[in-house]
Amino acid sequence: MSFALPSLPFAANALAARGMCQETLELHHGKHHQAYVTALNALVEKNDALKNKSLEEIVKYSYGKEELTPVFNNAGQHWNHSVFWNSVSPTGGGIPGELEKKLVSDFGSVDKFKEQFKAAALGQFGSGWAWLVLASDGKLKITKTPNAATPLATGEGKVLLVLDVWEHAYYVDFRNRRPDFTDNFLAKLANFEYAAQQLKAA
Ligand code: MN3
Repeated sequence: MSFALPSLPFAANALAARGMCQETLELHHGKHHQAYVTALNALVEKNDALKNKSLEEIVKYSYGKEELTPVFNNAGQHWNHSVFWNSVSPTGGGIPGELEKKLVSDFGSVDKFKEQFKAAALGQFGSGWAWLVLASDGKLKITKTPNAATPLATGEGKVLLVLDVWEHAYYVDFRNRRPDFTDNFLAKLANFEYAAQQLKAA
């Protein structure tokens, strides 16, 4: 099957007042994410074993297979970015009541959740992702992955929310300041409504 770049769920300038400008989104979505989709389609075209698989199936199938590293990198990045566009919102930052209760129950407080999430985002050396997942024991958990790696493949839990901490995600808006980018995400951009929906559906 051939994969397509998903549309952004908001206008390219919709996050500008909240710390993610139109130039960032045009580059990040239109160039970076598009490049992963284009590369993935070219790789699938050359490999019969991949042709009838869904994106999720390709991510899981290629994970840890050395000869499929380019497939995993591009499929993982396509999947991760598709979640990321849902993880930011023009009305982000507010935490719905049910999710807040669960955060308090599993992390101690919303502030402790934010501290741990920030530590994961800053602790990821080099490129990667910080995640809020629902682990198999029923508790919320924070994790981080390098490069294209993803909880979808590692089995660390069902993904509720993600922050892209590759430099291309923040360099236009925050230059080298990943801590400020992460604080801004948690305060103004994070789509906790989406995370709550994913939690409900789990
Ligand atoms: Mn990215």
